[in-house]
Amino acid sequence: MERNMDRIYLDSNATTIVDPRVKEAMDPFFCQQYGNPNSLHSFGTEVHPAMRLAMDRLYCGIGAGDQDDIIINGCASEGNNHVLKGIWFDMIRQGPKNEILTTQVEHPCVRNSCAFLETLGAKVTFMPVNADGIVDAETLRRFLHPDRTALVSVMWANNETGLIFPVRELAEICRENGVLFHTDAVQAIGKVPVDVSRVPVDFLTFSAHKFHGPKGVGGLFIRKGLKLAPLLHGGEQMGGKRAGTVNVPYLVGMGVAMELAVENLAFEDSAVRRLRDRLEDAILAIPDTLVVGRRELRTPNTILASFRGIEGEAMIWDLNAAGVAASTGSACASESLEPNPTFVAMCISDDLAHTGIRFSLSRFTTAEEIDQAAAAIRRSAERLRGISSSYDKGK
Ligand code: C6P
Repeated sequence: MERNMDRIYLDSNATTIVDPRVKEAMDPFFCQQYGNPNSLHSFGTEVHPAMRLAMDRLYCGIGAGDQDDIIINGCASEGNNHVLKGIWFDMIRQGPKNEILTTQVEHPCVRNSCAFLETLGAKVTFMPVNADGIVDAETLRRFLHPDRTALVSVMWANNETGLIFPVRELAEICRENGVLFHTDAVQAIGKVPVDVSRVPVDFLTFSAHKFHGPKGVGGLFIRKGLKLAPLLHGGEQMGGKRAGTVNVPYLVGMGVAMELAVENLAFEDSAVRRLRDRLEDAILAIPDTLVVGRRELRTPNTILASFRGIEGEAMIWDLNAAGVAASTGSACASESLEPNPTFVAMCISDDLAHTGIRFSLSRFTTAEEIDQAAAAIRRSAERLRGISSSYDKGK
C-alpha cells in the first residue's frame, strides 16, 4: 500500500487514510459509470446495482431494518444539523415540547447548532459529565422532562477523550419516556459495535472519513415511521429527505468502508487496543503526565494525554518536526483560542487543559510506528521541559 513511510499518523480521530480496497471500489464510478442515478438512460440506470449494494452494506453495518431510512449526505456535521434543525421545525417550533437536551462535550456541529436554535426560541440544556467524563443514566433522568423535552442528543463516543457513553441505557430511558433520542456515532463506527437493532436510538449520524472511507460523505439513520423535515429542499433524491445528486463513487466507497469497519471490529478491540495501551504505558512512564479517562471506558484507539508544564501546541510542532502527527484536540477547533469545552466540562484545570494532546490510532498503525512515536514524545517532553520556566523540575 502507498503510504508515506517517513511520517507516523496518529490523528485518526480527525480523519483516516482511505483503505485501498475502498479506493479501488470507487474508481469505476468516476470515468466509466459516471451517470446521474436519476437519469432514465443506461448511464443512469447502470449505477443502481452498486448503489443498492452500498446501501445494503450500510444497513447491515449498523443493524438497520428494511423500514428504517438511511439518508446519504455530505458529512456528519450535515447529519447532526439535519436532526437538530429538523426537530426544531417539526416539533419545537409548534410546541408544547420546546427543549433539546444535549451534553457539554458534544462536537461543535451539535453544540453550535443548538446555540443557533436557542436564538430561534428553543430551550437547550447542556448536561454535565460525571467524574468519568460521561453523561450517565442518573444525570439524564435528573434533566429529562417528558412533557417538555423534544429531543435528547448524546454522542456515542467522544472525539477528544475517546470516552464511550452508555447510549443503550440513555436511549432506553428516552424510549420509556416517549422522548426522541439522537446519537452522533462518528467516533464509534469501526471502533465499538454499533447496532440499532439492539439500541433504540431514533436518529444516528456517521461519517465515512472516520472509518477509512472518503471525506465528504456521511449517513443519517432515521428509525422507521419517524419524520424529519429536510435540511436541503430540491429534487426527490433520498425520498425527498435530502435533495442533491447522490455522490455515487463516495456512497460506494462508504459502503465498502462500513463493511470493512465491521469486519475489523475484533482486530480494533485486540490489536489496535494493544498498540494504544503500549503507547499509553510509554507516555505514563514520562514523569508528570496523565491520561484522561479510564482505559476500559474509552474507544480502543484513543489517548488524550497531558504533560505538565508543556504547551500542547509546542509539543505538536516538535512531534510534527519528528514526523509524528497528533493534535491538541478536535481538528476543527485547532485555531480557537477558547479553552477546550471538553476539558472545561470535565473540570480539568486550565494548566492541564493547555497541555492536552490527542493520539488516535487506526488499524493501519504498526508497532514500529508506536515505538518511534513513543521515543519522539519522550524526547520532546524532555526538551520542552528543559527550556520551560513553568516546569518545576524539583517537584
Ligand atoms: N471530528 C476531530 O478532529 P464531519 O467532518 O462533518 O464528517 O464530522 C464532524 C464530527 C462530528 N462528530 C464528531 C464526534 C466528530 O468527531 C466529528 C469530526 C474531527 O475530532 C474533526 S473536527
